[in-house]
Amino acid sequence: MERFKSNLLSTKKTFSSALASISTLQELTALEATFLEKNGLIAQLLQEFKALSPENKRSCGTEFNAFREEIRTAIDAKKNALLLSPVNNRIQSRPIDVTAYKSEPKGSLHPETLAIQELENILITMGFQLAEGPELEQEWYNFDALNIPATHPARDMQDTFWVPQPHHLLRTHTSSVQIRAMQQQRPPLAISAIGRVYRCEATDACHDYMFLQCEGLVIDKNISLANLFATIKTLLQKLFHNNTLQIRVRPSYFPFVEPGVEIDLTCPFCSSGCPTCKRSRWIEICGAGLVHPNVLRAANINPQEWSGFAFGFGLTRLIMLKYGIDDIRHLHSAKIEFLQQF
Ligand code: FA5
Repeated sequence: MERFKSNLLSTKKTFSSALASISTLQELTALEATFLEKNGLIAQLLQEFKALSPENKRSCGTEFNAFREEIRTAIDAKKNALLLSPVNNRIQSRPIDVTAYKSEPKGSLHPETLAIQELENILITMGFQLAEGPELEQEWYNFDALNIPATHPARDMQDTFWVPQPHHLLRTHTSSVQIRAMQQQRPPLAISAIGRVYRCEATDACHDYMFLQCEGLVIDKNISLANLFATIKTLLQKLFHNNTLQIRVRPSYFPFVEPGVEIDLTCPFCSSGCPTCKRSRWIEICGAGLVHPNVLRAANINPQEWSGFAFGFGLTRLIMLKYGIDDIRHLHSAKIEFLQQF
């Protein structure tokens, strides 16, 4: 037993001094093999331990087992220290200044997105269901079903981007969604569609070839112009956060409504005339009217039983008004100075 104890002690000393002199992972792997491999120093000690009497085993066993544990733990700790040392060296040679990093510039939502989100919330609280239709549209939905047959002069009112596919175009207005909604849903219904529309037009401060429209369609029994006017007024008052705004109605012509009207809003920015309202105190907002019986028939709805109103406003123009944007072309200019204001 004395021999085992002295071998154990000298192995301990050898291990501590060997470990202290190690400075690379390769050296550590070699040390691990010397001590822990099948025929290593610990295995040799184990053979000697096995030859001891049970009584001697009891007296030396605890110390021997503790040493075996110690070796494992010390080698693992050294391995971690060696792996981390290049990182630590780098940190020491180039200390991190946590104040040196400025926070990333934050993005913001595009004014169109902001307005669409707000308008959708208003429409939903007023009882409208949001509807959608494709921007690459069929001629029938954009024109024919809306009481605008091929020979109708009203087709010239909206310059159309035709696409090479026969009878397909980029929709010129969101009124095409009216027909799709009526095909999908039987009346009574109240739907609204917000989306991009396209017109083959020269651009200026108020006209773009792509802009947003917002369509509204209500079909029910005994719908009147009074329902239309009350709805538009409430919607605009909510959008501009101003309950005193009033509307004015002028007769107009759209083939899909009868009678057709254009609706103006009192200028939200002045009471006696300003550049925005061109000193008239009124701003033109939308086209609207009572749904034409031919449109109801195109969607298989009986005009004797049902009636409805529809409106469509140029949402991009409203966004310009709401945010005081003087040129429609800023909206898609991708100018960071412009976008940063929102
Ligand atoms: C229409 O598009 C009809 N579909 C509206 C409608 C719906 C009438 C339902 C009746 C019933 P209009 O072509 O006038 O109508 O366009 C509606 C609005 O879109 C205009 O009042 C204007 O605000 C906006 N708008 C028209 N052209 C442009 C353009 N090039 N750029 C920006 N906004 C435009």
